[in-house]
Amino acid sequence: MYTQAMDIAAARGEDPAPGQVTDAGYQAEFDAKIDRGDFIEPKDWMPEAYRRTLVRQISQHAHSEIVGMLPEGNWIGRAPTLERKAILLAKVQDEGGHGLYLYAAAETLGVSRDTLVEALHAGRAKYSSIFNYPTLTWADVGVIGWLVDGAAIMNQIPLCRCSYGPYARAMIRVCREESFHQRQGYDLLLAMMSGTAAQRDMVQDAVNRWWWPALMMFGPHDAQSLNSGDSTRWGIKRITNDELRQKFVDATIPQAKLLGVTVPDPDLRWNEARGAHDVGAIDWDEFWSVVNGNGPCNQERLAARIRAWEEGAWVREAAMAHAAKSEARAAGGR
Ligand code: BYC
Repeated sequence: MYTQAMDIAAARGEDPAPGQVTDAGYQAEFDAKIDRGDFIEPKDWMPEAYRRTLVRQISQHAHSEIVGMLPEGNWIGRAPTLERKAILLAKVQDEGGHGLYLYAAAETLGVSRDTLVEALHAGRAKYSSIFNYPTLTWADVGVIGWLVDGAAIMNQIPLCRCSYGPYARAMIRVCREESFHQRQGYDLLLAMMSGTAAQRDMVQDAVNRWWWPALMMFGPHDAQSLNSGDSTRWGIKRITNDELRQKFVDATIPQAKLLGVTVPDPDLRWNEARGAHDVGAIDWDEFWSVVNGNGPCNQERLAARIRAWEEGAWVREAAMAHAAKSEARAAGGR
């Protein structure tokens, strides 16, 4: 099997330590690696539930990157200057690259990219709720960079230390690029806020629409987070959904003040005793409705992905034909 225990003594043909040839022995070795903070690598034995959880999370993450190209891609042709167009083009391309690293990381767990993409297109796979909201104005591009990429960085930095090596390594590069994305968003908003009253209103309107969906990106409250227990035990999740959401709010509110915008939460207050902001109640009905396919743009997003996949069929066929030809030439010594 793909995830066979090649680094375990029995698999190397050495005398196994007592008990190591059983699943319990493999499990003990796996647990010890997790406890030591070592990485689990593709060739290592791993419990099936650990593998399934990683495939679930990494593939959802990959789909989010690819679907996440669509809301901003919508503005590439309408960027107000050549410089902004070049920056946005680079950012959207980066998201495509992140999707590719992540599909590649998922493939190390023995599942093909085609299988994962098929699940997305059939509506069986999840992707981040945030990408099911529309981008109505140019200010939305800035707010996505500032809030959506900002939330993504907050979530992804701890994933650089996650226990599965290929996922952790992919995250290091992704996080570097995301921090450029966040800065471009904030820079764009600073420019708009020093413009006309209409531009400032546009920024405030975009913040009003994206604030709550950005907080929902971190997932349900810890008490409702079904996967957190296992993921924390296995070192996939290092910080809980609520802790990350709190860190995001505390980091973002001073940035909002500097920018000159408010967030649409009448209950937001600095809590001196906790040394953190209190926030109002999140509308979880809206969250689950979007996650379950009924957000404002779910159908449009899936339709766009399916169309792109179908229209790209000839490129995949040409690449496969070229690879087969190169292989045949190499085998023939030419
Ligand atoms: N949207 O038990 P929980 C980006 C699901 S893209 C949809 O807490 P877990 C960017 C969850 O999957 C960044 N579904 O789950 C790209 C679970 O359902 P299943 C995307 C959500 O996994 C372009 C159920 O709710 N980032 O940066 O422990 C442009 C219960 O949740 C959401 C990632 O994917 C949601 N928001 O924790 C700009 C990060 N939240 O799977 C930017 C990697 C929860 O049991 N993922 N659900 O059917 C994670 O860190 C974790 O999977 C989550 C959820 C924190 C999201």
